[in-house]
Amino acid sequence: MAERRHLPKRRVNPVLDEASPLRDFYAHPVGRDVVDKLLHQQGHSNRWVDNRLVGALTLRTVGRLSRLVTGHDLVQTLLALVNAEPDAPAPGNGSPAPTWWKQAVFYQIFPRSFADSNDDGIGDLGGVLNHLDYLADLGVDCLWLSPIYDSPNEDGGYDVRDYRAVMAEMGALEQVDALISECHARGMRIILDLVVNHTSDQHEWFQRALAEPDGPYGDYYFLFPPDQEEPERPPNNWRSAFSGSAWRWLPETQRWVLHLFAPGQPDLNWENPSVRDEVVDVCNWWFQRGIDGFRMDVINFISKAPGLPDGHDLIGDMLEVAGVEHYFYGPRLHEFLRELRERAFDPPGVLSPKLMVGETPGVGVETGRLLTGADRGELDLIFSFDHLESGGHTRYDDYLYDLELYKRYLIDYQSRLGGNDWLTLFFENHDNPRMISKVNPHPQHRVALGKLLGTLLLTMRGTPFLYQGQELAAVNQPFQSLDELRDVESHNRYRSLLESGTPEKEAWAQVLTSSRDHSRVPVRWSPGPGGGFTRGTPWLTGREDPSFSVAEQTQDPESVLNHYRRLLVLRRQSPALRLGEVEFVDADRVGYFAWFRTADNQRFFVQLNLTDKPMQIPQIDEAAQLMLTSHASGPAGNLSPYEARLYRWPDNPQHRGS
Ligand code: ISL
Ligand code: CA
Repeated sequence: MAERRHLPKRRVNPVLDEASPLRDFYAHPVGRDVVDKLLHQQGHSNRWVDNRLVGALTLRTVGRLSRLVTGHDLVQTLLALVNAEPDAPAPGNGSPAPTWWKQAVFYQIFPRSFADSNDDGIGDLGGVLNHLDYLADLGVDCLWLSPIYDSPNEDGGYDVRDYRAVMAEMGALEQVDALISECHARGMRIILDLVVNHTSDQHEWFQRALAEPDGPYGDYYFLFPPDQEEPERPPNNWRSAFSGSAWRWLPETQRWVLHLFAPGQPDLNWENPSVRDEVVDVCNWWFQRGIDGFRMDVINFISKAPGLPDGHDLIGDMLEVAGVEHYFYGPRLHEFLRELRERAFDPPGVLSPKLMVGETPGVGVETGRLLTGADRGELDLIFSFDHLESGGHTRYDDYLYDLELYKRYLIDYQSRLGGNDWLTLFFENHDNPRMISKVNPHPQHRVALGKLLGTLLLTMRGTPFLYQGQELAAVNQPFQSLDELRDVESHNRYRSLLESGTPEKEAWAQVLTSSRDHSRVPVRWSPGPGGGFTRGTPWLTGREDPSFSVAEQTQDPESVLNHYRRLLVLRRQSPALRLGEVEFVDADRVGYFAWFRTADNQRFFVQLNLTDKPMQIPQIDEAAQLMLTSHASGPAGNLSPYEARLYRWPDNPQHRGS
């Protein structure tokens, strides 16, 4: 185990000011991530920052330039952000410790859409229990369940009314207990979703705050009295991720309340120690029931800059959420995470710590390392999202995603990790459209792409997170109108686009391309109407999708599902695929992605054609055996469109360390 450092007293990073050169800003872990993010968002490469002349520009000059463009000086905002982080990631010696979660494959279940056991049209815990053998046979190691807590369901359960109760539609607490023990009996683990940046406005704490805003619960949230002069104006300019102001007026108490997400999701005030005590209690309550950890919803948003200052307009415009620089990496984030880890997930004297996987929108590689380094005592893993959209695009643009981007992202990411670091691998979750559709929606490529994406995730270095249906090559839905959608984000966005004068057609195009409901339609277990998900009326209807159900794909040896099964078996059997080094080859060749995985005497080679054209490839060493390919037969020298191949060398002690 790496020795845990305590909150750094020393300052590793120099304090930057307006006289500092851009080069120093970029050498700072936070500066590096911010610059990379802003450039990516604009569709620019970060290469020019390395240019000597550009790097020598002082921040004052950069500030003047930014004022020409925006009328505001961005530099003071950015300096405040970087100077709040005194520490830098420590590389760590040797290989990362082989913890279980580095070797596991995770499978995310969105229970509402997984399987319905009582035919009310809503997926439930009984449905998950009924399909545990499917998951164990598939070969995944740990389940992550999206929220199952009691909730009014304004945001798919991410608005929790009671952390210690199960949503009536999901079933009963005893079923969660059964699920935990049935997972463990099958050699699987299970983590739940911890949603503690905010609660539902129906949570008892919020109800008490409403009843007595000046009482103890008033300080659980961000409740602000109106401005004397301008009572109509919210306390700051922050925007909600789901459109509109992040402030809601509460007429009953004459206060504003902060909600970074839906109006019914007021943010918890983590500055209040009682809030942190409550979270510790909730976690421990679930740990006593036997869960193995939590995926932690927007956990990097829990510390807000004191005084909640206005967000910078330019950042707001670029990232579509004004204010985000004041809470995506807030001043007490590290402290809060360390406290939570010590008091709940990894208390002194407990042998097997519980897993902490942070969902951290906006966090990049270096800030991610500062949140997950084995020596830091904070999170174990994060989901960073910078790879989910091509440069210059957001989820709301209708465009084709370039897999070359993910390749470059991974090569860069892996090259920056040391013995203290590890990364997650994923393309899909309940918040994003299906990856196959983003890359190439042509049905002709669906199966090949499904296998290619699976091969990439399951043979790359890192911890893969599969999302339900991905193993079936699920694709986006041809939704026809807003009535078919259930997602609060889609509905709010549509309304707000129309209000701001966007033509209906364009508003619908944005919603259709981005809707989270593409990934929330029910899993197809068998052919026909209802798809084996329910015999009732599903809460969200997906189209019939012949030959892409579990039953059909189980029968077909060449199916995407069976390709995933084979990959999962291989990965489980092969230390090189789980923990081995990764070495990329021909990285500059556009559209071609290839790498070695090596550990001890084992060596694998993966080759991917990221394009829809056949591709000539170098000859492979004769000793290498083709273990797996996505295409039944292709010309020996060529990779077919989107073909993935996996080779293995006979075990040889000489592979060690190469
Ligand atoms: O913030 C976003 C877009 O502006 C998204 O990236 C997304 O809302 C973010 O990743 C947070 O998602 C998580 O928290 C939300 C919930 O709706 C999502 O389902 C959850 O994954 C609020 O709890
Ligand atoms: Ca049900």
